[in-house]
Amino acid sequence: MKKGLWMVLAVLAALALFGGCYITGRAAVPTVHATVSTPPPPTVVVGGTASVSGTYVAPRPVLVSGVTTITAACDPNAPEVLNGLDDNCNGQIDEGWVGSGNLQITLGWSTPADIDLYVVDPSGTEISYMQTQSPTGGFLDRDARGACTNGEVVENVYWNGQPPAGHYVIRVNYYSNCDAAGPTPITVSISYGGQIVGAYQYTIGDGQTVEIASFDL
Ligand SMILES: [Ca+2]
Ligand SMILES: [Ca+2]
Repeated sequence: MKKGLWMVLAVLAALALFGGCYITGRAAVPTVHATVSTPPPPTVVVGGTASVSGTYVAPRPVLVSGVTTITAACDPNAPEVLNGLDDNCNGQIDEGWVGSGNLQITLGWSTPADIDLYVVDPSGTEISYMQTQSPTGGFLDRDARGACTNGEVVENVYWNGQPPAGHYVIRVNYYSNCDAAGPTPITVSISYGGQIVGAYQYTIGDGQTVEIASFDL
């Protein structure tokens, strides 16, 4: 009887021990955090044909004080180079180098400064190196001079498909002079539906943020 009692006590102790472990184990299961659904990046279209649905209506950007329009003519026989401008007059900016599409906004400059492009789309999403994709299909495919570490001096945002109607804002931030650059002339070019809306220039200072242009589609 005594041996049997010890066995019963041993079984009860084991149940308590392993039961406790089991409960402890359940409690230790990592919490599953909700994940944010991120759309896949669009296929980069370099030099593809862009067209808008419906009637093409060129947007009319509102420029802030100090921003001027570039009037230099392009040349259909010129090679397209990576400079933030449509060199060959085909309505696409830096095609073959960066993504083109129905709406393309391209920033270029020529000093070692780290300068960043921000585009706020009608959904309110601010596309930049910090958030390269918008649910509307907008995508930043080129982040230049991040932490002064690469030699690129072009940033580019584009929509492969139809960009949504509504209000767009283009901002530029002079993030760092990278120990070398001073005030830096920048260009911002806009293409819509395969046609250049305009190219604009501004000289931006270290630490400055400028709302270069805004427009409605
Ligand atoms: Ca071009
Ligand atoms: Ca170019």
